[in-house]
Amino acid sequence: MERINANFENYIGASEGISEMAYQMTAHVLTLGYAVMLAGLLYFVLTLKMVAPKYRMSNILSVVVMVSAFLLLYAQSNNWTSSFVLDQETGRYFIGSGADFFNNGYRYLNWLIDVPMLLFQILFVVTLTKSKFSSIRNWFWFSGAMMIITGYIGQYYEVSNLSYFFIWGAISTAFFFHVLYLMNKVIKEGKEGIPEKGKKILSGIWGLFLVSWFLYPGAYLMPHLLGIDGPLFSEAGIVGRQMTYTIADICSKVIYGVLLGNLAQVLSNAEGYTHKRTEETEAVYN
Ligand code: RET
Repeated sequence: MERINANFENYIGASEGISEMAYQMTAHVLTLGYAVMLAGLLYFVLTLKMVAPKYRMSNILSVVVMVSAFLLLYAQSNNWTSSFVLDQETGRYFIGSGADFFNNGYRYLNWLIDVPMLLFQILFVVTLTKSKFSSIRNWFWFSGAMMIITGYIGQYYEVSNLSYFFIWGAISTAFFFHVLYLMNKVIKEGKEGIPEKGKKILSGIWGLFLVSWFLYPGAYLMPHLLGIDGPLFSEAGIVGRQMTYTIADICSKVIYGVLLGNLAQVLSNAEGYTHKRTEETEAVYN
């Protein structure tokens, strides 16, 4: 296949094809991705009243994130199953004639909504001691969106033009570092004057944030991670990429939202808000 601006998955699907195991693992992990978002949606709706009203925006933003992720990951999953077609003779999957190519772009558009929401979300739980809310919020918006848009452009060139791929990736990374810098500042300020238990949760959120957000550039680079057109320019890279994205999504959207909810609960309790709690939740939060 000529080197057009298509994701590398299509090149594997147009040449040697994809084995049964790699095809199914990818289909399954994509399905897991959107199933978790629907489960998360229920969780965030059902736990809304467990925190004081002023923290409920955190849950509401998680709900927005879940709905958007569910729909876009569903589309991403359908894109996979409709792009590749089983060849009964060889038992391998090839790009179907007349089918769309597979493209990871659905994810990027999902992030365009979710990244600003996830970044805003923490601002409704922590109290900033030095920085201005509106300034942090605007920079989160700007740098978060620019990080995604530049990466979205770059991902088209992962096979056809590697200079573009790396240049757009580098621009995106500059915005990413700005987001990390801001988040670090927010978490540091957020720790001031809150109960010890709250500080621990915030440290956990920072660790989770660092690990899960770094997985995304890893997945972007996946086909070239072990060398340009190297061993991961293969079906192993295809499965690896979707697994990495799915794990990253579950951590950065769902677990992050759960931890922020726990923090909001600790802060609500410290401020004297009591929600009728069951014995189990008592054990979790005390
Ligand atoms: C891109 C392009 C290559 C360079 C970098 C990237 C970073 C992406 C990140 C995405 C985070 C997404 C989240 C989504 C949750 O819904 C765009 C892959 C640095 C950090 C948290």
